[in-house]
Amino acid sequence: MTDYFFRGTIADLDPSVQKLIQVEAERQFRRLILIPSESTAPLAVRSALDSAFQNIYAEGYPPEDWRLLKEDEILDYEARLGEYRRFSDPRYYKGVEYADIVETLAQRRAAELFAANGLTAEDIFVNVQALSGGPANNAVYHALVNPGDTVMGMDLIFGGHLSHGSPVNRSGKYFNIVPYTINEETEQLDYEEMHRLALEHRPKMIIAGYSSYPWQANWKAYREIADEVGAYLLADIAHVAGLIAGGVYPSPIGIADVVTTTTHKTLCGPRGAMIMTHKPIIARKLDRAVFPGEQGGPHVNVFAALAVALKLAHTDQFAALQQQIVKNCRVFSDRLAERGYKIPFGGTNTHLMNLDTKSIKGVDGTTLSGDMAARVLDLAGIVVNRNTIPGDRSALNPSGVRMGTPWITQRGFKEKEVTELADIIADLLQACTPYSDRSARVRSARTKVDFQTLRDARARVQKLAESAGIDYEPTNHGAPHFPHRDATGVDVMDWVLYEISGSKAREFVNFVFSSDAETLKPGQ
Ligand code: DSN
Repeated sequence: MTDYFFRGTIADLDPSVQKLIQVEAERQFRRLILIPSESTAPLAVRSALDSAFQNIYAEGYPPEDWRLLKEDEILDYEARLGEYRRFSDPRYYKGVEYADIVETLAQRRAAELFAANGLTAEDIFVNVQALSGGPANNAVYHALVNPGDTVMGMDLIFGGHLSHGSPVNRSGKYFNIVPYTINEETEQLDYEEMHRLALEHRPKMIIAGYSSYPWQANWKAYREIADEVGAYLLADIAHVAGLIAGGVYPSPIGIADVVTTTTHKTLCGPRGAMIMTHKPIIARKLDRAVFPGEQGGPHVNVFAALAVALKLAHTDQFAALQQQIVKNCRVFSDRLAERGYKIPFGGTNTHLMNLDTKSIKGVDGTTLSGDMAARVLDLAGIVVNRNTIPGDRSALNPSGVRMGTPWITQRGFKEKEVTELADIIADLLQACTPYSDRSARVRSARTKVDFQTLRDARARVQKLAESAGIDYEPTNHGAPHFPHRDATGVDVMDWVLYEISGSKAREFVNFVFSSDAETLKPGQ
C-alpha cells in the first residue's frame, strides 16, 4: 500500500493527469508562444522544483547575518550546521537546517546578480518568500503605506498592472489611487504630467513598472518626482528582470526604495517573486509584511529552483539570450509596421510590443477586436493575449494584442524566424473579415478568416515550431505521440467533413463561410 501511494509512477497512479501533462507539453512545443510574461524554465530549474524541499514548512527566516556570507561560506555545511545547532534560527519549525542554507543561497545569488549603480551584494536585502508578483506588491503596500493613503501607479489600460491600483484589485480598493498615463502625442510616459500629478496629490508611494508599456523606464526621473513629494518609490521589474540581469535594461537598484519582481518571466526561473531593497529599515518592514503579514509558510522548493535560475542568469549565455530577445522584438515590431499595422506606443525597446487590431475592418464597418485576433492567431498555432491599447476605454473589450519574444528566443529564433513569424501574422490578420451578427439576440461581433490563408499559416507555424532549437522536452510522463498526431489523437492538419441539411442550410452556409458559397457548383 505504501509503495502504491508513494513510489508509484504517475502513469500507474493517474494516467488522466499524466495525459494532461503530456498534451500541455506538446501544445507548448507545437505552438509559437508570444505571451511576453511567459517563458520556459530550464529543466534544471524544474527538477529543483520537484525536490524533497517541496515537503516541508519553514515559517520564518534564516539567520539574518547569513546574508553577508559568500557562496562558499553559505555552502560550508560544517560551519552552517554547527551554527544552527548552537544558536538555532528565527524560524517557527525545526528541520530547517538545509532550508536555511538554500534560502540564503537564493538571496545571495540574487543580491550578486542585481547589485548595480555602485551597490554591492552586501548592500542589498532580498526577500524570496512572496509567492508571486501580486502578493509581493501587496506586501510592499502593507509595509510602507496605510489604507486610504494616496498611491500613484500606471493606469492598467496604458500598460500598468492590476496590483498597481486597478479598481478591481485590492490595491485599488484600499488605497486612494492616482493613475498616470502617457502623452497622447508621443505615446510615451509623460514625466512632466506625472510630476504635476504628484505635486497636486502628494502620494506616499509611486509605483513604476509595466505589463504592456513597451519602453524602458527612466528611473532617475521617477526618483526626482518621488523625492520632491517625499514618496517611496517602488520599481516593479517583473517583466524585465531578465533584461536587467542581462544588461539590456537599466537597473533601478539603489534608485528605487524597493524593487519587486516575479521570477518566472524573462528571468527564466520558477513561478515566484523577490523583493529587494538597499535600506535596512525598509528591509525589516518588508520581511514582516511578507511573513507573518501576508502569508505563512514559504515554498522552499521554489528557493532551490530560484537559486539554480539565478546561477544560470550569471552566465554569458543568459546575457546573449536577453540581448537577442530585445533585438528580435524590435525586428518583429518593425516588420509588422512595414506590413502596414499600427504599433501602439510607437514601437519598443524591450521584450514586448502591442499591435492595434481595430484598423482591420469588415464590409459592414465592424472592426477586429483584440479577442478575435487572438483567437484567429491561436487557431494557426500562435499564442498571444488580447490587451488594451491607448484609446481603449475599458479593459473588457481591448482593441489590441500584446506580443513578446522571450519564449521564441529561448527556442532559438533569430531575426530571420521572427520576420517570417511577423509575416504569417500580417497575412493572417489581413485575411480576416470582421462582421456583426445582427440576428443574435445580443448583437455580437465575430470574424471570418480566409480558409486557405489559415491553412497556409498553420503549415508555416508548424514548420517554424519544428525547426526551433528546443526539442519536445524529455519527459518521464510517457512517450510523446509527436510529430504526426497530438496526444489527444487528432491529426493537427486533419480535414473534417460536415454534412449540412435543413431548410436554412443555404442561409447558414452563406453566413458562416468566408468564401462565396452560393457560386459553388456541386462537387466543388
Ligand atoms: N499577468 C502578467 C502578465 O501577463 O503581464 C503580469 O502579472
